[in-house]
Amino acid sequence: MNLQWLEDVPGSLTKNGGQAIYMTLTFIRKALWALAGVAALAFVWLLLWGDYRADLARTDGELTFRADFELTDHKGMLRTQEDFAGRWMIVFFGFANCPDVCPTTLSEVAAVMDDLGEDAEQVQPLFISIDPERDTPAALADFVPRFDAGILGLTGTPDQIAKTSNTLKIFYEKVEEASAPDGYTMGHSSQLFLFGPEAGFVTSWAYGTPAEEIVADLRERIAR
Ligand SMILES: [Cu+2]
Repeated sequence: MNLQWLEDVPGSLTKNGGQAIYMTLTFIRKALWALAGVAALAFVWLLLWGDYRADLARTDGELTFRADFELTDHKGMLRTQEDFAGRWMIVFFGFANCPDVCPTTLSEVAAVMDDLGEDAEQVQPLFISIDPERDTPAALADFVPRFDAGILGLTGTPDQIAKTSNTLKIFYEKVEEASAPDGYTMGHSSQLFLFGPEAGFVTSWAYGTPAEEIVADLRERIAR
């Protein structure tokens, strides 16, 4: 604020009342502009802060979306998230022909289930195919049980898979690759998702998070 100007006001009043009123109006106008400026800055700050909070939410589990799917499991049964109500769901997206990321992660999920001991009853691991062209229930039956009998493979029509990936906010794409089986491979999100007993998203673990870390995290959440 311009203190120099405030000191000027009484002086100008004695000299010329009209000028003082003019200057007061000028001051009010400037003050209003300043207020508008502050309000605009505050607004921008709030927007940025909102974005920042949303980013944080992505890592601390405040992001709100629910697992919502209708898919066929590797035994041929139709499944929705309702079938697993009351249990935690560890969900991984991938495809049976995956050369490394999927087998590595599924081995890790199997290790997590083993280490959980009794708590494993409260957790359902799911492997959802993002390669519906090749991953029929029969193809998944050949792949998923290799890791652990507890992991359930899920697949569906291309449309069902696209819908699931939309609600669960994962990414996948078909990539032409001459040396791969059938001439293509799939790019896909590689994190492990955790959904709570009411199917709400809880957290995700990046590819390569050690099994012990996941087990400790899960135990803490299950015990709450
Ligand atoms: Cu994969």
